[in-house]
Amino acid sequence: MYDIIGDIHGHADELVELLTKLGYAESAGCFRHPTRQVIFCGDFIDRGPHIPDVVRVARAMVEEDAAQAVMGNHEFNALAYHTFDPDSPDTYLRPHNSQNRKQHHQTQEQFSAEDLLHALEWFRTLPAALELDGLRIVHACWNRAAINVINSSIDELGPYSADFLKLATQKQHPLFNAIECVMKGPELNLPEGMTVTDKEGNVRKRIRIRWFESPDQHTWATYSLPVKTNLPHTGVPQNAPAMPYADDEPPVFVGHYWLPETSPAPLKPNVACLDYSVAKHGMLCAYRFDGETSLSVNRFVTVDSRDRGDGS
Ligand SMILES: [Mn+2]
Repeated sequence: MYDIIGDIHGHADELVELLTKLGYAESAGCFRHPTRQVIFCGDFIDRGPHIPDVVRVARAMVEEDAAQAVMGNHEFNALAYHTFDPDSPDTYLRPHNSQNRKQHHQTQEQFSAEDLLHALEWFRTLPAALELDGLRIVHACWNRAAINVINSSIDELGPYSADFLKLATQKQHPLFNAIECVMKGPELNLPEGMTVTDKEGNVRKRIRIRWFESPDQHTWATYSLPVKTNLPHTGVPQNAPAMPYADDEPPVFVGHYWLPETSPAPLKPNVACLDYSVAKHGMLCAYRFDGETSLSVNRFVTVDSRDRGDGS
């Protein structure tokens, strides 16, 4: 069966510790388990201290069939950041503005130009979503129609080719919307004049939401993911971009959401997020999946971030 691992963001020491804790051992440059396989939820790069090591470990496992992986928004962003607009060869498809440079800075610092190209080649091979026997994995949001749009665009234009990335970075293009939904998750506009500050200090007018639940019973505070108690305790608009995930669907695992809690738990019986903010003094988190249809709080396995509590 499968051990599903959340966002790593360059924290290679924690990754090796977690793999060891899960019973994987390195042989011939690849971590393996005699009977199990890892599934990575994406976001290997940016932020942490050992990004090339994370890519090397994860890539070897995927190429040796010891793991599978989906693409995270950071891998997608890196591909667009390093690809020129096919119609304007001096312009990158993801602008090199200060916010984007800052997000990608550690990756650029730590890779040689040649090794970064090699890493980008691997990112192009990562699927947007995985559907296996009795479970689903995606970086942010399970939406069948959006996944189909991405997969058919890959068939038509080539995997993350310049033509693919051009459409995927064109605001309001169906491929742009599909990538936003699957890799970044649907977001809800805050009421006029209200903002939140994210973990990177960016002021945002939109919040990430519990897309897998209907907005009916939610307030701004509780519909936000993670929960933000400083948001209004009043109802959210009923036209919020929800993708309610039915109770009888197979379990789905996501990363992406920077959960702050120190005791991991499913978000609902068939939905779990495995991003517990290892890049922000939190934990690297895995779930040991053995085919159950109702996820258990006892199957999460974590290791603390090595830079936990140092305030940096
Ligand atoms: Mn992430």
